[in-house]
Amino acid sequence: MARELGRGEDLFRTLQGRVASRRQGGLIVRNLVFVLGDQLTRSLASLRDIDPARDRILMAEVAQETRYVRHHKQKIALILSAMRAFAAELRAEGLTVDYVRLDDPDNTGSFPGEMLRAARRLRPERIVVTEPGEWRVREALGDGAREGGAPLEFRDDDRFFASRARFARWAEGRKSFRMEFFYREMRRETGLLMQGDAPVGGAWNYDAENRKTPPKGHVLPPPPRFAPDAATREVLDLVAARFADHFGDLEPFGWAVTRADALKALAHFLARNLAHFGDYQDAMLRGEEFLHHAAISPYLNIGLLTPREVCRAAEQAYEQGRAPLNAVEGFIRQILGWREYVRGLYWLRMPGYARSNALRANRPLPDFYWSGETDMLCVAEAVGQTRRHAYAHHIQRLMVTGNFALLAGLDPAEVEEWYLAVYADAFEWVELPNTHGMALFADGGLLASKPYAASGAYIDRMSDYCGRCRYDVKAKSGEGACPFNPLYWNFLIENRDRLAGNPRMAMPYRSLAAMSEARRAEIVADARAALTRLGVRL
Ligand code: DLZ
Ligand code: SF4
Repeated sequence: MARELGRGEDLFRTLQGRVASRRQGGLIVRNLVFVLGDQLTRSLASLRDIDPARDRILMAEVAQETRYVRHHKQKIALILSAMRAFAAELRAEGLTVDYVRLDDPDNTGSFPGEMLRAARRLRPERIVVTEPGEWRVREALGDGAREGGAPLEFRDDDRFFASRARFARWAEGRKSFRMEFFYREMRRETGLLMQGDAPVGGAWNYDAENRKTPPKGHVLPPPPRFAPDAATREVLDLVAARFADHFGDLEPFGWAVTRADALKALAHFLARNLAHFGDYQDAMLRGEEFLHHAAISPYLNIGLLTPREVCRAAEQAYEQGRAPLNAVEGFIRQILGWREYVRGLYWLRMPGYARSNALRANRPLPDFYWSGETDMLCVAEAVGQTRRHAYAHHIQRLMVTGNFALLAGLDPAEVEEWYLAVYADAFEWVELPNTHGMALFADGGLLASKPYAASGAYIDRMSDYCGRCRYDVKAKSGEGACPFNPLYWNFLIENRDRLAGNPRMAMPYRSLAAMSEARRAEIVADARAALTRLGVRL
């Protein structure tokens, strides 16, 4: 609690509030429950004990949240439309929701501003908030509450399997964190894919089976799309008018904005895609944005689906023989393992986490991250579909745009801002560890045991891009060589002092050492020429 009831000042305000609300003939408001735009879950901790007679719900569309980065237009539309639909569902249940629209003339434009304005209006005994996902928001609400209004009670966000305290207990005394060990504890604790004390099938992880490329003629089901209804159309008009300068195409807009439709998207994935998800989860095909991915991360991250129901549904598909173990285990690991792990790490290390820059990368983000205009086909595909759908799958994010940023030595803060803006599922708690730690190794190895650096050969193996690219993925040097090739070796050269001691980097550093001095000089020259040609300022 930011402030305790019972202190003279608060008590006075509370009594004053009671008198005021009695005078207005209204009932005394017990809890003002502030529900944020990524908390659209009926079973949310702060909504669980709600009393329609005594409690009020506050939801607010605020300029600051829509503008703290230049979010993709579809991301803003998804969140605002889902917020409005959720408020309507709560009202249909008989609950009272004070809903502040973005164009409300009295809107103060910020979370603390709206919280205080509502507290002054309603004089609640207390404000209740499920802890925000982002550190920035947690701080702002705490500060806002100290300014007055009413005492503020934060509740644990138990939509996550591991509370922040649970993760901190696991992390205690460890110098570096590895997802795999945390994930095993989560499997044991939840019983997901467990047979007594042992993992179903005998192994914890089946990733080795999950790196295949689809054979020619492999049929992909069309992704589920949800036609905007009148309420979503209204939001689309608002976004078109107000956020024209933001990244990405607003239409066609096909995201689910209600829990009912998000459940349909989940059912579609379970029926049509899960069985193949494992085999082809790392593959990249031209023009195929979704492959067998569920693309439900935006729904999980704003609360339309819960991690528990999604994992249980996948487990059931395995138990009923509808999907193989490698697919189901891989899918559950993303949610029960990785998603929980990055969230735990984020809260353990914020606010300092964002400030490290272990590889001292400082080159500005080139324009093609925003425009998609580049002759590197892999990057053009990843950015192009990101503009069209506010979505790209994990390997495109990590091994194409992320890998380029790592190899080119781009400034982590600029890269992080890009990821936070362009993806519909991006909230800082998940984006920052994935970008800062996983893609850029900017935390020096806290999250990943080695940098995910790769030359063009990796992208060629996992995709059908290189055959159509203007660059030659096999060429090691010269203007026509795939830029990832000189950039990969140049990355090793630029970071030798920082990385050569890492046992997992021993092999590439041995290869580098076996090269002649002249060859290494050629690599550096080729890399610099490639960066200049691609618009990266050195
Ligand atoms: C991302 C976002 C956007 C674009 N707009 C709003 C909004 O207008 N109102 C709101 O409640 N939430 C919004 N959000 C989500 C918040 O940024 C999110 O709740 C915090 O990042 C979580 O800490
Ligand atoms: Fe990307 Fe290089 Fe392949 Fe072109 S050749 S698609 S730049 S990896």
